[in-house]
Amino acid sequence: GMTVTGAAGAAGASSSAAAAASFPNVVVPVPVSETANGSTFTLASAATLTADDANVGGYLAGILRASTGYALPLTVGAAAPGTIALSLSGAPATVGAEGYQLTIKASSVLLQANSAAGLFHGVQTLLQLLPAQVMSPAKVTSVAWKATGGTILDYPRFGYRGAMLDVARHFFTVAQVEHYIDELSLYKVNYLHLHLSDDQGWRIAINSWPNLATTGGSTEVGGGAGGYYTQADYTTIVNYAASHYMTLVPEIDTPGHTNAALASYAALNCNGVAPPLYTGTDVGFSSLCVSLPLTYTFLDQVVGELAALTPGPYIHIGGDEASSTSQSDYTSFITKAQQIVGNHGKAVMGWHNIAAATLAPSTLAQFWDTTKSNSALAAAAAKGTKIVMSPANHAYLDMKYTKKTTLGQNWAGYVDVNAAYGWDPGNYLSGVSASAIAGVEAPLWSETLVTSANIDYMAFPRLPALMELGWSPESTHNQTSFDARLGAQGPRWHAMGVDYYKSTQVKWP
Ligand code: TNX
Repeated sequence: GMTVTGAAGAAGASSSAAAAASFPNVVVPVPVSETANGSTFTLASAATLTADDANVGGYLAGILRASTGYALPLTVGAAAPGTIALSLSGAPATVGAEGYQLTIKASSVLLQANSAAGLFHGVQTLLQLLPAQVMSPAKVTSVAWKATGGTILDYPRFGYRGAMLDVARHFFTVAQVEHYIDELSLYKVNYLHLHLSDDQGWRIAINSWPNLATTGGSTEVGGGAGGYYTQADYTTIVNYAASHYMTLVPEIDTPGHTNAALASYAALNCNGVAPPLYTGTDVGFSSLCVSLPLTYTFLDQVVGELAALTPGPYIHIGGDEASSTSQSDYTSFITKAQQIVGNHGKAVMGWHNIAAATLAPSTLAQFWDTTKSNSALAAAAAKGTKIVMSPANHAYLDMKYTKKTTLGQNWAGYVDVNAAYGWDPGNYLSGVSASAIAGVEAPLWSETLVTSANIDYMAFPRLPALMELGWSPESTHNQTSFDARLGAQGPRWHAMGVDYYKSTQVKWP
């Protein structure tokens, strides 16, 4: 961390005064401030847990019990603090809604936050200060469960720290999405964007348009069986995300990327003829029929069902690569789509191309290009549009790391760790001020990804790099320091069974 205070001479340092009192450089995203106190905490078999929030308490207990094998009894809302106490009182106001204060002493750990989300993020930091084997799902007996003592004060730079998973090009089951949520949690992600429809698949059951899922969901890239989420499945994902303090952002990509919908209903096509299902990887060939009234009935009913199932504020309407839609049709469509989403009580999120239309004040634009300037987007930002940054040449987790990477694509270049970390989301787009930036998102497109192991390999180690940019203050930005911190994550992923890319830019321990 940046504010590392040596504890030489610190009064009351309870363990070996000879040990240099500083925090190890291991936490990703790096906290706002870390002040060592010279003590060392050891989690012992008789330790107890107390929590003001049952969900976060249960989460921490689950991870610690599995790896340590200790009983770690959990009391919720206890008067007296346990060895490890998660408290919703006494946190400084400066940590805000998502931050926390973590105080580690020789015989106790006190985590304080103003919300359960803050406690959850603080728990991630605590876990990263314990030995890597703490992440093992099976009991490990050979480890002394020690953590450096001191105080950490921490809160996010940006309110939007997202990850996107493309479940349209290849379908991923509820269990696979939950597994990814588990991994994203470790790096303080707070939005999960699911790309639920594209040319190759429609992945969410819509009661008023049943063929979308049963026909449109019946295949995927490469011709596999595809799949879709029932509305109950979708709710399971929403709730699992919420229990990890992540808000779901569902995307129905329009007006392009719609072949799966057009193949499901002939009546949605301008010529009344349904195209065949598509299992290739081209983009830009499909469009909803912008002049057709039924197109808006369709959109209204799809958005209506999705909005009713989605507690979060955003419905993502896509809007990218609509090269089969004329420019005037495109802006007319986006304008109507914004109205429809607004009618259902939600704000629009869309890929930055939507800035060609006049955007509502609540609309969030997601920048994905490889350029550093975009005049339509800068003009929208000047009028109040907020931007989520996903520049493909830095933030796309589906880009190959190097030319030797077998998975992924390279249309935006190769993205190794230093490229993923080496940019500032607050000062990137020319003519766009930092105050217009809502945050960062790491998209993972799945044309080439089939398994959870494939997801893991592309997301790790780059996802943590993007989330450090989203969470940590700009003043902490330092490639060398980051690469060392990132290296410390390797043994943790190993303990969890995550097959990650061992980038040569990182010093793995
Ligand atoms: C571009 S970037 C797309 C996606 C592809 C991706 C592959 C954007 C908004 N659209 O349709 O899956 O490239 O990297």
